[in-house]
Amino acid sequence: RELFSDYQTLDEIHDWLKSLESKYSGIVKLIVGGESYEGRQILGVHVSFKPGNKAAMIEGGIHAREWITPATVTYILDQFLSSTDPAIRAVAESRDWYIFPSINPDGYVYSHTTNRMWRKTRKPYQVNAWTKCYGADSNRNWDYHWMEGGASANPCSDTFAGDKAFSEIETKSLSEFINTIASNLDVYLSFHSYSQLILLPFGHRGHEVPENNEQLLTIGKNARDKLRERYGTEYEVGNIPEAIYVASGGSIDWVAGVHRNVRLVYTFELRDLGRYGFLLPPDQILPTSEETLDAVISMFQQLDDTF
Ligand code: 0X9
Ligand code: ZN
Repeated sequence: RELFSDYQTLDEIHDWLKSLESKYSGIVKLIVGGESYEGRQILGVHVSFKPGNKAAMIEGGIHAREWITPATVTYILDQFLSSTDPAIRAVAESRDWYIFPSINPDGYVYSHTTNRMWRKTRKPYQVNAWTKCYGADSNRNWDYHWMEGGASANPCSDTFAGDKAFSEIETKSLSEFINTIASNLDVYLSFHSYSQLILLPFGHRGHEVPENNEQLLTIGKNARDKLRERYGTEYEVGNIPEAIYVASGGSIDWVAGVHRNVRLVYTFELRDLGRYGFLLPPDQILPTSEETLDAVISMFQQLDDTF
């Protein structure tokens, strides 16, 4: 399978990440950001062109069936390493990158082998004497205003928040990794699909907004305009409850709420608007990735130019 014309399996993504370490030796280092219930690694890379930069983290695949997100995150990583475009080079070399294409590896594998529409992790929960249901929603399980709206206590629900915050080894271990880089962390981007949105924290009930909400809105809207320039794709920008729905325990809410020094925190909901939904055809991988990179580059340029 070709890297950006087909969706990749977890093994293919991991093999590709491993290949970067020798191809870009001295710049790319593999990192294990955490582990999964079934014993897989949450594999990522640390990309560092020079010492002294602030850090930025990018995650994809927290929801298993959102296959366009590992694909787009790998594209962004590939461009940071190989592009000769001066604007991309400037942003790439302005940060220390922590990039994790698939942070729910068990779910991603299950969505390839067994159930294409799988969303959650894969830890079993005993519901009663006869029934088990599998997995928690790893975007409802983070420990910031956990279970304060838009999350379910039923293990059989697709938005099951887990039986406590960080009940899932995936979110627990990755959050511990984030704690180790947090003091230097400047930007955190989380990739989902679908709906074509750029979302700002926070998602829980009570309409808390970040201290720099206006800055996030301005940067988000300018990035949205950049994204549209390439293929005309229309995105909306807003805080989670207004732009989509109340949803607590998401990764960006924990990062923005617990690590207040992180200046830019966004969730992208990539293509499309529902025609194909999660089953986005592979011929849209490249255009989706290109327009998304345009938005990402714009965000960093704005942050560094005007603030
Ligand atoms: O419900 C979600 O987790 C996201 N939408 S999706 O269709 N990809 O499942 C929205 C995430 C909102 N973000 C936070 N609550 N942090
Ligand atoms: Zn999602």
